[in-house]
Amino acid sequence: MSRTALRICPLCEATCGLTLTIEGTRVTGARGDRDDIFSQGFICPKGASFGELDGDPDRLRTPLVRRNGELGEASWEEAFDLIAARIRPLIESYGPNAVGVVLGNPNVHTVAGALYPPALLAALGTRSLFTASTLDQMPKHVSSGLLFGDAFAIPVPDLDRTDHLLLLGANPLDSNGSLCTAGDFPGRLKALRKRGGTLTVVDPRRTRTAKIADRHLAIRPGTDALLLAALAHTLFEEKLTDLGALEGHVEGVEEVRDAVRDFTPEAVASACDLTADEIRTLARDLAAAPTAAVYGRVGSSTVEYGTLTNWLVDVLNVLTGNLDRPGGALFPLSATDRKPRPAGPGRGFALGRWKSRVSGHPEAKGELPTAALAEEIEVPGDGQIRALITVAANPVLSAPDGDRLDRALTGLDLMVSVDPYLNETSCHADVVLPPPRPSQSAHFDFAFNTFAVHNQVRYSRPAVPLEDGRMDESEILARLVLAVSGMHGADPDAVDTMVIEQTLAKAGAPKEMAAELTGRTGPERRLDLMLRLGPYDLTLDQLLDHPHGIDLGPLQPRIPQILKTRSGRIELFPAPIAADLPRLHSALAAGRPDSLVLVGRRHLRSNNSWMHNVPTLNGGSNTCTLQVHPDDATRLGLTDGAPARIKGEGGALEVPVEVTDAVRTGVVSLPHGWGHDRPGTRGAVAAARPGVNVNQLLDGSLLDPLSGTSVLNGFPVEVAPLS
Ligand SMILES: Nc1nc2c(c(=O)[nH]1)N[C@H]1C(S)=C(S)[C@@H](COP(=O)(O)OP(=O)(O)OC[C@H]3O[C@@H](n4cnc5c(=O)[nH]c(N)nc54)[C@H](O)[C@@H]3O)O[C@H]1N2
Ligand SMILES: Nc1nc2c(c(=O)[nH]1)N[C@H]1C(S)=C(S)[C@@H](COP(=O)(O)OP(=O)(O)OC[C@H]3O[C@@H](n4cnc5c(=O)[nH]c(N)nc54)[C@H](O)[C@@H]3O)O[C@H]1N2
Ligand code: SF4
Ligand SMILES: [Mo]
Repeated sequence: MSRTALRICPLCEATCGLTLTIEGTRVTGARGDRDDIFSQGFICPKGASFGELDGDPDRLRTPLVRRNGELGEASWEEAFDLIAARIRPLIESYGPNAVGVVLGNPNVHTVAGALYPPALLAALGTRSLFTASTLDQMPKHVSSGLLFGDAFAIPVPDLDRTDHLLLLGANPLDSNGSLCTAGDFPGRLKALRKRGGTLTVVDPRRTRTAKIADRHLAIRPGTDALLLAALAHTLFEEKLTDLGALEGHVEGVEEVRDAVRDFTPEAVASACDLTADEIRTLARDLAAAPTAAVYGRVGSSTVEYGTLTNWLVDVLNVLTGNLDRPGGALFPLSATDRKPRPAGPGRGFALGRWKSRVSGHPEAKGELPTAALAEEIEVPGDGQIRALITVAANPVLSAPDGDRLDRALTGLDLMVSVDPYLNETSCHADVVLPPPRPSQSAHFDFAFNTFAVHNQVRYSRPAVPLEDGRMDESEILARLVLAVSGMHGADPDAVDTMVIEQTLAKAGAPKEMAAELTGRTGPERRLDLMLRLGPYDLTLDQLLDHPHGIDLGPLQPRIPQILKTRSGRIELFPAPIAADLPRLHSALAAGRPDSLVLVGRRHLRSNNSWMHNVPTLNGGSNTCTLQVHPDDATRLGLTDGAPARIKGEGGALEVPVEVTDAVRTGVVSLPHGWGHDRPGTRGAVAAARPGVNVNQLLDGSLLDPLSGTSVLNGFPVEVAPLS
């Protein structure tokens, strides 16, 4: 007998509602939930493969513990006993910073990843925090922190109402969107064009998104900041700026005008490899559109001028009066956000409050660059990392120079990984704690609801009960908090109770409210509390009564209330940005570089490093090939299908060539997340088609200095045929 259950898809940021078919405890099918108030039935191949991914036989079923150098199955008790016994003495001897924490991407897709890492970090008191953000969107956080006083105040394009979308370095037809949560992003872009709107895509590759656009500008990688500065310049020069309702809420406009004075379309054209006319037209169209939104993602972030680019994206939204207006770029208000406080000056955003020990990288949002993790483990001295806890992370593949990190990890005194797979990183752990299958976990989008193009809220309970011997990830992380705090063996509910008490006190709410909370588990009670304290006064019971979700309406203007800068206004020309602009001036002076540069790409059936073990997702067009333009192939003597040697600052790789005019000249493209041929991992399907690790081309020294984000796009490489 089969049954169905609703489950929000945790596999990408689109958060589609799925209907799972379940036989016994096995998920045998997944389709889009047509009644989902947000995704309305949309599904992609990854969501459709939910059952295969959920049932992957290579998923770990029990904790693993290293004994005499070998990982073997263990009980939860043995695993946590070992952690508790070994971590406290390390903290006591070497101090809290000797314990490093790495939080990977899937933490933003799980309830446990949202609710427990703050308690874990507080219990450890460590500053050695590294996350996927410094391989991804940290420039956006820094830019938002500086502009709006809040690193999490991230405006999202109003996809459903905008007349004009300028999209840079994003390929939502394959990624399904990022920092812009939208079920059926492709459908929403098509609807934009159908209602007469304009889509412009800036990307060195002719992506699937570029193919449905009105206009595609194949920019030279790494030069978006120059393009955007020239757009701002043109708006000023042609008197096209109009702050609209933002007037009175912005300071620094004149300073920005001065700052972009040299960035004329003519001056940037050659570096960007666009014409001055194209740039001027773009600026005029942006200003002329009744509403417009500028939106940039990974290709505008993991680049040399990442923070400047992300800053300029919102400068343009401000200068055209599109920030915070319907059809422009707005700030979502999620059901678990805090109730809006009255408008007024805030505490502002501080950057570089401390520095990394070895290279002196400034912290951003409390984090150090993940590219600096290996050196922080390897280089002896006070504060050297001796123990590492990784949760849902695979930095050996996702960060620069995995070979070095791989070696560094073997030198740790203790390593703990919370991961369902024995991947290229977790295979080094002394203890691996595997969360259960996604079908056995509850789901709530604490993170993505705050980036959604429409305010809404949905919750899924586990679709399949836990078997004996399995532990919910929330309990795993709560027990980890207890183990590192010297409270090993205490009831994990104590962690939730403590957080609930602290939250009530902070909100000035009566203590008695704790007794009113419903929910079967600690995390459910915490969700209930956040909903009750939130802006829509909801409860968990209401969510349970609406299994397809509750529509909370279109995005609304939130300025000035959302601003937390010291001035209480948008600070359009913050000092750290001013201090970084000379770098961009030198790029202007350097002109047109002649080296070949590499960019990444994502495939609809991949997700970073961890879905290559599912047969339906690996293979076909999802391959790890080096895409090269035909002209470059001829010039370099490369042949389609033949192997090439590619070399960067950090190393060299051998990879098959794919000749295609989907990449522009001067640019080659290799996807990330591959390189599954390291010993000690467990993933038979992935290992059979391992691909190569693009990040081995990098040595980790190339960073966006303000955010500590690795330059993963637009870095120089050399390519030659392999004889
Ligand atoms: N060259 C290059 N490098 C890149 C990028 C790029 O574009 N180019 N992209 C970067 C970006 S944007 C990101 S976000 C990072 C991602 O980098 P990471 O976060 O380091 O890596 P992921 O591949 O997302 O895998 C994280 C791990 O989480 C595990 N996992 C999956 N589900 C769960 C779960 O429910 N619980 C737990 N505990 N673990 C789980 C998986 O098994 C996997 O081992 O990679 C970055 N690296
Ligand atoms: N199918 C799939 N979906 C995913 C993921 C996945 O791995 N696979 N990963 C998820 C994660 S962690 C994230 S962060 C999001 C990312 O979501 P997106 O940012 O939409 O994804 P990407 O495909 O990396 O798009 C980046 C684009 O930038 C282009 N680019 C590279 N360099 C430059 C440049 O200098 N300038 C410009 N203008 N463009 C440039 C690349 O060619 C690429 O098309 O996707 C998420 N969704
Ligand atoms: S688009 Fe993302 S959320 Fe939707 S089904 Fe695909 S992987 Fe899941
Ligand atoms: Mo990401």
